[in-house]
Amino acid sequence: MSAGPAALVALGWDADRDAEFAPYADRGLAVGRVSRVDRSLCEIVTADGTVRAAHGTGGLPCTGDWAVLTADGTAVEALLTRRTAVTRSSASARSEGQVLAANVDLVLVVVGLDVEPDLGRIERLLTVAWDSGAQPAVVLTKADTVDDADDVRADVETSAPGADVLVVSAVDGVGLDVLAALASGRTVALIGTSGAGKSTLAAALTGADLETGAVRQDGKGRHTTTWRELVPLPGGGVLVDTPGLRGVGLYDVEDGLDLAFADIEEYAADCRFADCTHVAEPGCAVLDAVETGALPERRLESYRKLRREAEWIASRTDQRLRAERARQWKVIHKEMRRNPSPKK
Ligand SMILES: Nc1nc2c(ncn2[C@@H]2O[C@H](COP(=O)(O)OP(=O)(O)OP(=O)(O)O)[C@@H](O)[C@H]2O)c(=O)[nH]1
Ligand SMILES: [Mg+2]
Ligand SMILES: [Zn+2]
Repeated sequence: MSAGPAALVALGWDADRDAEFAPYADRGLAVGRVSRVDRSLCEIVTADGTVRAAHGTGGLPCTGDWAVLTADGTAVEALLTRRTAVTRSSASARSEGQVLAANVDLVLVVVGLDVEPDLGRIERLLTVAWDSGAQPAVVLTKADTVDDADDVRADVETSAPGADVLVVSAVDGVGLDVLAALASGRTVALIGTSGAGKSTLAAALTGADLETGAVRQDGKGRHTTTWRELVPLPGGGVLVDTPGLRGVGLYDVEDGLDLAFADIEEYAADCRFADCTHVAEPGCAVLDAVETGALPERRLESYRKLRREAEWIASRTDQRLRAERARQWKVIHKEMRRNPSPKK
């Protein structure tokens, strides 16, 4: 007798999932959480253990998805609704989003204090984090390598309105209790550049021995985490480690920008013109805030840069959709020429 999906509560299963799954349960199908995705197979943690299954036809599974298995258990029959998704524009020329982690509750933007923090990069990652629909937080790690961690934190806080900024160290354990409490019972994704300390933090939080830069000896550089993995947290919840993101392209992040730059949006509400671009308009409350020092000019520039990039990607996506539509119409017209009065 199967344990049933109720056994998956520690992995994030809840009443709404149960309701959505009911029709599949009636058909005797099993469900589980995708813990890892390879080119053609994915690993799914079910109540009866971990299985490997083909991707199936119900959309490409991603780490964190809830996947319903086919009756024979060899493929994914369907994915339950993705509540949140950490997405970036894919590396390929096709303007599509690549989902890094699905159904995440908390996105931790991990930043190593051993290098000078790049506020623009943190703002970019926070934009992606906010856009996922999950709650973001910034984790400044490797606190053991500096003695001005709290000054850095104060700096970063002005770049992270609405998000907690924590200072931790995996080496001496500083701040790990606070972070563990924040993460407990939730699905937590770690994002950040390579070498930031994500896998080390994941290991410290889960007790699992994940691959980190320190153990890698084959000289292939610092890009150590090559797949995303779902690891249970001791007190319930799961953690998703992601590979270092060299460049995080923004994908359809309008909402993320509004949230990551909520302070600017707030000033903008007082601009004289509703369509103010905050460049040179009279009565611009955003420029006034820069003038008085309330808003760092760097931050306004970062906002403009990310917005331009987001708009460019959106236009590229539209172009692709338009081209796709034009191609479809060509096919339809060809059909019509070949068969001028299609039979009903
Ligand atoms: N001093 C110190 N070093 C740390 C800490 N956390 C991580 N490191 C070191 O930083 C390096 C990179 O850590 P990783 O955890 O592999 O970084 P990552 O973000 O997972 O990197 P990718 O998997 O390449 O994206 C390793 O040499 C770690 O030992 C810390 O809290 N303090
Ligand atoms: Mg790693
Ligand atoms: Zn303005």
